Amino acid sequence: MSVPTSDPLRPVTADEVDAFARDGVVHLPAILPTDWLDLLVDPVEATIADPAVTTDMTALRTAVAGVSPDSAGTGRFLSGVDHWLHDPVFAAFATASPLPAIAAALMDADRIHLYEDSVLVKEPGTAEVTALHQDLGYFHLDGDRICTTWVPLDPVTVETGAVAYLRGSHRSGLVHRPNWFVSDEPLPGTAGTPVPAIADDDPRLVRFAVQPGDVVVHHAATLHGAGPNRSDTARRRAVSVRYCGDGVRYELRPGAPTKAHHHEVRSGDPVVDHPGCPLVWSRTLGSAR
Ligand SMILES: O=C(O)CCC(=O)C(=O)O
Repeated sequence: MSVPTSDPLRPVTADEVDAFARDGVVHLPAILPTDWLDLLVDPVEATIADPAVTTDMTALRTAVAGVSPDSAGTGRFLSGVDHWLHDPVFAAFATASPLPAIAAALMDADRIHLYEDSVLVKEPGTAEVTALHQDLGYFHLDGDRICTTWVPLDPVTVETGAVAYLRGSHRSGLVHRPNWFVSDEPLPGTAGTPVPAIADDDPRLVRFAVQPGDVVVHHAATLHGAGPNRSDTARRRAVSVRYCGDGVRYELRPGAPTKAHHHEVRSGDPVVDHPGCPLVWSRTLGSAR
């Protein structure tokens, strides 16, 4: 595999750093070389075709929310996690693309570790919304330098399922209880403050029309969700990669999804280089892979 550059197409600007700190989310237009997206196309397709690594979120909604299958659209919401552990292209993207450097610039981090990646595909005609949630409640982490980079493989608009972010919600100091992602129903056995009800037209919600090559980055404490894909023809394929930086410690959260290495750590332990949460960028070395 020939791996594209680890350098972003352009630097993250001071205004973008300020917007991330103020709003808990920032849209970075035309920053990722699209060679990376070309590389991801086939692995994303293989991933969503494989029920061993992808969850049919449309079916999950029917199961957990007691929603009639008749209310499902013609499309499917397909999502998986931790693809980098099994697939060399996802591993290269998460560890050696420009994303770690972008995360470091926004969080003013000296070190960046990979927490996880995720495929998030809403096919045309997908009825499911992504329920409002906060990533932090799912992550066994505590600290300020934790973020999600959301990378579209298609142009995305409100019509096709743009993500909506509640500006400034990362400054609440709250850890919200995780839900089933396609239903407001909390995950069993989890703790945290209930996710507030936010109307779709709340003026604090911000949505971005994005193009391939753009990246949207949100703070792990920012509340966000996404609409259905109402288009009959346009797909909404995205890959999220989640990172944490210096100062972040493990915080084992009951009921939240665990990874193998979480059994080797205790709450309060600092995040250090580990095959399950590798160091992928440092201020002194740049890309660590
Ligand atoms: O793509 C979506 O529908 C939701 C994305 C999301 O919640 C995330 O990447 O943290």
